[in-house]
Amino acid sequence: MPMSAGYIPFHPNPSKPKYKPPAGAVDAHCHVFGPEAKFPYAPERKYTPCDAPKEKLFALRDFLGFDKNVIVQASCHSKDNRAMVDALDASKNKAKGVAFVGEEVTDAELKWMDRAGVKGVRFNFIKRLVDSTPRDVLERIALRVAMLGWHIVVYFEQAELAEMESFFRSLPTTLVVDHMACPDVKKGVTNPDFQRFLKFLDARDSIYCKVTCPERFTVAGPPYDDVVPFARAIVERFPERVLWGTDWPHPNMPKEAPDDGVIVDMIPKIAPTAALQKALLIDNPMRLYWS
Ligand code: 0GY
Repeated sequence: MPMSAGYIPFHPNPSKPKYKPPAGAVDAHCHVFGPEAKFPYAPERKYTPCDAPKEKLFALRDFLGFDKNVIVQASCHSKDNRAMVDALDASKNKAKGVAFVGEEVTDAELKWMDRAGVKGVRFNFIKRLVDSTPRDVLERIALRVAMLGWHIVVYFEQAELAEMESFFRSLPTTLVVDHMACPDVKKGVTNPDFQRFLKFLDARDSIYCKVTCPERFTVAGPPYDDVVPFARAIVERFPERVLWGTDWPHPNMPKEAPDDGVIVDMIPKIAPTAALQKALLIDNPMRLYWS
C-alpha cells in the first residue's frame, strides 16, 4: 500500500544534538511501523505511514545518545501488536511497550505481551486516528490490565477534559497522558484549558504526563520555543511524574519532518537542572517501565 497522500516520512538525516542525555536515558514515546511486508498495516487504519522499522529506531536511539525506548502502539497497526512486540524481543530489554487492545484480546495474548515487556495499554480518543470505543468496553479492558500491573496511556485533547475527567478518575490504574493533552500554544499557559489540565494532574499523584510533541503544537516552528513554557510548567510542578520522548517517526506531520536532534536540544529548556533531567529521562520512566 502506498503512503497516504501528503504523508511526510521521518527526517532522513537528523542533526547530532548538542545536549548529551545522562547515561541510561529513556526515550519514552516512539513507534515502530512495519515493515509492511512483514507486519501489514491494519485494515481499519486512518493513515498509511512509511515503514519505520525497529533497526532504524534503535540506530536513532544510539545516535541521539539514549539508552532505552518505550514503544507505543500506533493506530496504523491498530490491535495487531506484533511489530511492537517484535521490536521489544529484539531490544535485549532496552525497550518496553504500550499496546492497543480490544476486549476480545485473550488472556494468552495479554500474557504474551506481558512477557515481552508490555507495561500498559493505550486508550486513544483522537477522532482523526481511531473510531470511538464505548466506555464500558474500556472499563472492562482497564480491569483486566490492572490485574497485570499495567497502566493506561490516554491520548486526548485538553478541550475534552471537562467531559472525560470523571471517567479518567474512575480508571483503576496509573494513568499516563500523551503529549500534554495537546495544548493550544496560541492561547498561552494561562488559558483555562491548560490550567484545568494542571489541576487534573494535581488532584491525583498517579497521573504521569509526557512532555512530548512540540513539533505538533508549535506555531513558530523549530526550535519550538513557543512550546517550552507549557512543558516546563509541567516539569517544574510535577517533576516526579513527567516523561519525555521523541515521538519518532512523527506520524501525520502537516508540513515538514522534524529534526530529532532539535527536539532533543529542547530538554535543557524544559528541564533546566541536572536533577530535573535525571527525573525526566531516567527515574520516572525506569519506575514505570523497568521496575
Ligand atoms: C503520536 C501521535 C499520532 C499518531 C498516533 O496512534 C497513532 O497513530 O499516535 C498523531 O498523529 O497525533 O503519538 O505519535
